[in-house]
Amino acid sequence: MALPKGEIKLNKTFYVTTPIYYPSGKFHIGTAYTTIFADVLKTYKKINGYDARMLTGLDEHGQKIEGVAKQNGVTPQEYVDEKATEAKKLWKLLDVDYDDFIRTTEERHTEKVEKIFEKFLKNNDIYKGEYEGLYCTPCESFWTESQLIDGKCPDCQREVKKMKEEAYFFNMKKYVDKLLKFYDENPNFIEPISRKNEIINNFIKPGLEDLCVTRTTFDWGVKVKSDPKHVVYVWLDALTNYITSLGYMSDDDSLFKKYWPADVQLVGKDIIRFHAIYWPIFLIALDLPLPKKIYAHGWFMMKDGKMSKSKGNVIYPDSLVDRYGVDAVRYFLIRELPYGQDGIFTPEGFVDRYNYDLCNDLGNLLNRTIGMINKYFDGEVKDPKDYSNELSQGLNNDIDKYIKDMINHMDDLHLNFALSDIWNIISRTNKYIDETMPWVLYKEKKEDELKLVMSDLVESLRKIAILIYPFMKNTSKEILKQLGNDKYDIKFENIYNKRDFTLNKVVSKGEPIFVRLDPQEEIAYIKSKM
Ligand code: ME8
Repeated sequence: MALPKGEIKLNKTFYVTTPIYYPSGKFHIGTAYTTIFADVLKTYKKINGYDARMLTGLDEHGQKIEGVAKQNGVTPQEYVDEKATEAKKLWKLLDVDYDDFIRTTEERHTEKVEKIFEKFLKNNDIYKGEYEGLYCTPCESFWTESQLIDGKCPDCQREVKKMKEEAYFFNMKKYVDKLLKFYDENPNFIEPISRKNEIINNFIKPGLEDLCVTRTTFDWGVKVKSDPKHVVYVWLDALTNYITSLGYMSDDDSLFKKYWPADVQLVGKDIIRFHAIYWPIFLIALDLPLPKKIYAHGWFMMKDGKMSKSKGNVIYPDSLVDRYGVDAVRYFLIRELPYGQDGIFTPEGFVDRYNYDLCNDLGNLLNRTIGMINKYFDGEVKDPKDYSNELSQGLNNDIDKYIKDMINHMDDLHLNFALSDIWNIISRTNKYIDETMPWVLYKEKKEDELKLVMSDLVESLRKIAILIYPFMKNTSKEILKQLGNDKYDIKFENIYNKRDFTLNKVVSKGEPIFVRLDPQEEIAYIKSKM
């Protein structure tokens, strides 16, 4: 069966962003999820020949950060400096290969925020007024009475308080028709589609409010150049990071020209409103192209609801990586969260995935294959010459089909399904061993048939290694190494290559890539880390 080669487009760019995180505490698995998701997409595009770029960073201004720094007895700058070091260390631990890490306190950003603000003022997009509203301090959001749920903040369910102050506003109403037209012309701009309906029905149809873009009650932020008692309110400051990091409005804007508009901007469900309404409107006002897609993922929940420190049910990625390795954590997080929906983290679920998917399915396939090739052919993969075998063709046709499914799921951002597709290949290949019974072929001295089975197994594992690379870089390389391909150039197009018997020489029996966990012990361990 011929495979689609549509993904191989050289010199095409791909730009993916994560939200910039508030460094107000330790990063939990939810934050890690988005960052790993972005890295998977970037890596996938990269091995498909794209010039792919990923941005992440920190949202370092605002009242909340000012408050946390105070609690810690340090200046806000000292506090965020330490957090930035911590975040970079975590992304390294999680094997995240970002290209830029923006911090909103950096001059390359603050200077441009000042300029953007003045431009908006000049164009009458921003006007001075007075804000009286219901304010949620932790979320740094003003809400209208009708948006509250049981009188509380609809995002975090905490108390809101009435506040009044002089403030600048962004005239959102001016652009609402253009935004709706853009939604119409670009039906896949907001995904999942249910989020788009939510945005239109809850925020736009009832009448889009102008957005308050400055504050005077705190100091920790970008000052408005023409009116310095005002500090730019967090969302205008934060959202523009996606373009200031590319050098927008600077002397060298080559990155901006090359990578903007972004291909995918990833956000959690709680901040889709800011990214699907205010962000495009800012861009329209700046006369810039809009991102191609805003994708809102769901949340990792715990059995008893939202992760929260006070409930003692937060799980941090580093404690899992330290014990189970980075690939198992990346695998679990991406596999477990369904497209656009919430997922649940349980220690039992984590251990099950490790033992069944990684150890039994993938680990055993590799071990059995390496073991058999060593036993039957002294570690050498031999050319069977004759490929006309029904079982072999059945296997390879199924693999081709699963690869197609995987490509489609990657394009649709269904990364959890893309992993299931790869695991279908793994299960199918394990089944092929049962079907062909190589030990019988060996006993009956059917050498040609045995050669074919072994070469099919190696080929399947080679493809699996390429396919899992964006998700589990170390495991992918380790599989290739054990197959005797340690200098292998991981490119997606190599999936379609013919068998190369000079590459697939199995040198020796390697260490198992995943070792079975004792469920009781490990569940207790994970619980002790929560
Ligand atoms: O909102 N599961 O930052 P933030 C999955 N600074 N994702 C989760 C999650 C969970 N349990 N909990 C939180 C901000 N998140 C702003 C962004 S962008 C210009 C500014 C996600 O640190 C959440 O949905 O509060 C959001 O996408 C991200 O973590 C950062 O949240």
